[in-house]
Parts: sequence; structure tokens; C-alpha cells
Amino acid sequence: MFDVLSTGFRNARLKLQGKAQLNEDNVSEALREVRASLIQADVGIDVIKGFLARVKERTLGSVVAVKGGGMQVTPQDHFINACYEELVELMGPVDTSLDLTGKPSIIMMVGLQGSGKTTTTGKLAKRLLAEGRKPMLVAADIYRPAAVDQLMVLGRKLGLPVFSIKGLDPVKLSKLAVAQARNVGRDVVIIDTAGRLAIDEQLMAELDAIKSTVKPHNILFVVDAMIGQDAVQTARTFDERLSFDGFVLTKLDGDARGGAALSIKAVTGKPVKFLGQGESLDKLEEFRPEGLAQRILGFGDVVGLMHDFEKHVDQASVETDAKKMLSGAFTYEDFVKQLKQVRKLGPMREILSKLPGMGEALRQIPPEALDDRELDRTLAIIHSMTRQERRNPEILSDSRFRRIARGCGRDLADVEALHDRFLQARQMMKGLGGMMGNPAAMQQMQRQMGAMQQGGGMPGFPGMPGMGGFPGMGGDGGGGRPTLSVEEKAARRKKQKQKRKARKKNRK
Ligand SMILES: Nc1nc2c(ncn2[C@@H]2O[C@H](COP(=O)(O)OP(=O)(O)OP(=O)(O)O)[C@@H](O)[C@H]2O)c(=O)[nH]1
Ligand SMILES: [Mg+2]
Repeated sequence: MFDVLSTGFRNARLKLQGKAQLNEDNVSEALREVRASLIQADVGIDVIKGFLARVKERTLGSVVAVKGGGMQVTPQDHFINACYEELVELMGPVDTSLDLTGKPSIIMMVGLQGSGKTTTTGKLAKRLLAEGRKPMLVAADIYRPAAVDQLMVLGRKLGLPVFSIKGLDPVKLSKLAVAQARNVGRDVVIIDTAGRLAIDEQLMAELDAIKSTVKPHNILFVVDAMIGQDAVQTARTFDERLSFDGFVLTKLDGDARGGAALSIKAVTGKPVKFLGQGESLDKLEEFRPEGLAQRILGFGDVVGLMHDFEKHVDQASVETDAKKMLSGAFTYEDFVKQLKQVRKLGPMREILSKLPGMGEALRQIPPEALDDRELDRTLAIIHSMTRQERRNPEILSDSRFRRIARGCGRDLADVEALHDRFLQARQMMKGLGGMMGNPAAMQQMQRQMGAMQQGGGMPGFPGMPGMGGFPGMGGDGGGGRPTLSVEEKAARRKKQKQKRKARKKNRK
């Protein structure tokens, strides 16, 4: 997602590399890269023109500021920051609110065929349910029998009532549904309407009639982010007729060029409220222009990840784990706990795609390395250990390794490799812990981290062991097991053998 745009901004940044200052010429050159990618991402020409002009003004119009700590901002960073701020302006301001003051509150979903109305109805219902509301779903798409079934399935999944009457026209049906909701004490009614491939008068008239009959508190226009400029035009037409309250942009997890995400607010003046990021019901996020701007620039959606992390992780236990890790007293039991928490965040590729600067790097990591099954394999090895071994990794010996390998059906070398990486990671954590008590060392580390982040600003993730540094997460140079050649495997076996010998010698 947003690859085209990210590449454009990255190229623009490269054009400014090593420049002592920003001037009309070099900024124009950088902006040409941005312009090309905006056109390719199918952003409307008027929006592009305005955006580029404002970035230029912001870049040239202000003196390059000096960041705290005496660190000079490079012209590159200054340029990217201007782009970031303009992107946020373009897509903002935020208004993710829904009017839920009605009794019941009515939300009407509209949009073209296949845009994701029904799916978003389910996602929204799930979200409201979690907030303690009592939603009812209304199948107002009566033209396709499968449409009603689809909503029924979602209703069953969520344990929610679905209102549907065969053969009744959508306007009457919606009216009845609202009355029914009031009678049975449902406080939110979500009306899933029919879509058409293109806008036609009959559909518009029907939606208009539903609107004037039930007077929804919220009309959400659902739009597939994969269609660029066209989507924006469609949105404009719908808005002229129905005057909706906001957008839901769907399929942002796909290969969308993302043009619509950028320009839809600018063109219609209506806010984006939610983002659909996948087919399953939990893949709905509140829209934050900052997060999206970071992703568009290729810095990852750190805030989104932090949010997921907070949702799934018990903060108190994270802090205890972090302390334990930093003291070097980290065991396989703790490690399993961590792996399971990481697992809850979703597939590895998805987690990593939200980290700053991972866009490019992700493409270079072979798919096997981010195979979530690798996590399972690692867990299987650890499960083959006895509880005592999991709690005291120090007691692991060659005979124990052999038993563990037999137990989980893996090569001895795999078990040993896991253990090596475990010890390395633990050592690293302990080193880090030692440093924390030492201000000079801390400063040194912060400087190094600063250089790595290139201004992307990645907050620390307590309890999230250095991505890729820990075993089971594509740690050995991103390769993972399946990518080793025969020679490499032989070399690894040889190395393991030497280590085994050394360990034996040490014990003697
Ligand atoms: N990847 C991805 N797929 C999505 C998302 N939202 C919806 N889809 C998929 O898009 C397809 C169409 O979604 P629906 O919810 O049926 O769309 P609709 O607007 O109700 O379509 P009609 O009822 O035919 O007008 C389905 O296969 C969904 O699973 C999303 O955010 N990401
Ligand atoms: Mg539908």
C-alpha cells in the first residue's frame, strides 16, 4: 500500500541528499519526483498543484530550525517534514465521531458495488458492540439474495439481530426496522444498502427516499481505496445528492495506489472517519491523518502499531518482563509469553509494515523469513523442553538438546541455533540493562538510535524484543530456515559442532 507514493517521497529526499541548503532549484527538482508519484497514484491534478505549492512555500519560506539538543535538521528532513505537515493538512482535520444520540441512532451505509459496505457494517457493529451498544443490522440490499445471506452470516458471527423481510422495498423495510429496533431496545441501527456498478438514478432515488424516511443520524460513504480519481468523482456525486457525513476508506491493506485517500477530503470537504484494513471484522481503524501521512511517506504507522500493542498487551506484565529482560534473567517461559503476545498483533508482515522505514526493507525480506509458521516451529521446540529447562536455560546440555530435537522432530542444529540466538539476545538485553544505569553509555546509545531513525521517531516498545533479533522471528539475517543452501547448511552444522565441543570443554 502507498508504495508508489512512498517511492516518490523517498526519491525526492534522495535528490536533496548532501545539499547544504534548500533553494528554489533543488526543491523544485525534489518536488518533481513527488509530483510524478502523485500523478501515478491517481491523485487529482488540482489537488496535486495545491499540495506542491504549499510544500514549496513551507520549505522555502521558513528558516531551517534547530532541533532540541543542538542537532541540526538536515535540509532533507526539513523537506520531508514539510511534506508530512501538508499531507496531514490535506487529509485532516480529524472527525471520527458518530452521532449516537438518537433512540435508536441510525447509521446508513452507502457506496458503489463491492466497495465494502456490508463488511464495514459488520466491522462497525463489532466496534459499537465492544463499546457497550446494542446494534441491529438491516439488510436493505434486497436485489441480491446473497447480500442478505452475507449480512445474516455477519450477524450470527457477532450474535446480533439482522432485520430482513423478503420482497419488501428498501424504504419501507428501513422504516419498519427502525420501529422494530425501538420496540426491542436496540440502540443503534446500521442500514446496509445496495450498491451499483455505477451511479444510476434509480439507486440515488432509492437512497434519497430511505434518507428522507428514516432520517439517519449518520450517512457513511464507503469507498474502495483501490480506485483513485474515479472514486473521488463518485463521492462528489453521492455527496451532492445525499450529503453524507463522512467516508470509510476500505482495502487500504491491498495494493491500492492510495490516490483517493489523499484527495477525497480535499475534493468533497467531508472527513474520512474510518479505514478498512482487511477482510476480517477487527480490521477497522479510526482515521488519523498523522498515521496515514507517515505511511505515505514510508515511515510506517507507528501510532497505529502502538495502539494495537496497547490493546493486546497487558501493560503491567510488559513492564515486569522488560525489567526481567534487562536484568538478564530472561527465560524460555518469558520468551514464549512474548512470542504469544507478538502473535496476537497479527501476521508478522503486517506488524512490520507498520514500522517506520519498513516499506522498502519489507520487499527485500524473503517471504519465508516472515513466515508465521516459523513462530510455531520455534514454539514447538520450546514446548519440547521440560519446565525446568524452560525456567533455567543454563542447564541445557548436548544430551538435552538431542532429546528436545527428537521430541519436536527437528534437526539438532535447529535446536542449537535457537538456543544460540536466545543466549545472544539475552546477552544483548543484559548489556542494554547495564547501560541504563550509566548516563554516558545511554547518551551514546541514544545518538546511535537517533542516527538509525532518520527523524522517523520510533518510540521504544517495551517488552517487544528487537524485531528480528529474537529467535523465531526470521532472526538469522532475515533468512530463516528455508532459504539456506546446502553449503550454508553444512557450514552451519560445522560451526555448531565446534560450539558443542567448546561447551563440552568448558564444562570439564
Ligand atoms: N482486503 C480487504 N478487503 C475488503 C475490505 N473491505 C471489504 N473487503 C472485501 O471486498 C469485497 C466486497 O465487500 P462487501 O462488503 O461485500 O462490499 P459491498 O459494498 O457490500 O458490495 P455490494 O453489496 O455488492 O454492493 C469482499 O470480498 C470483502 O471481503 C478491506 O478493508 N480490505
Ligand atoms: Mg453488500
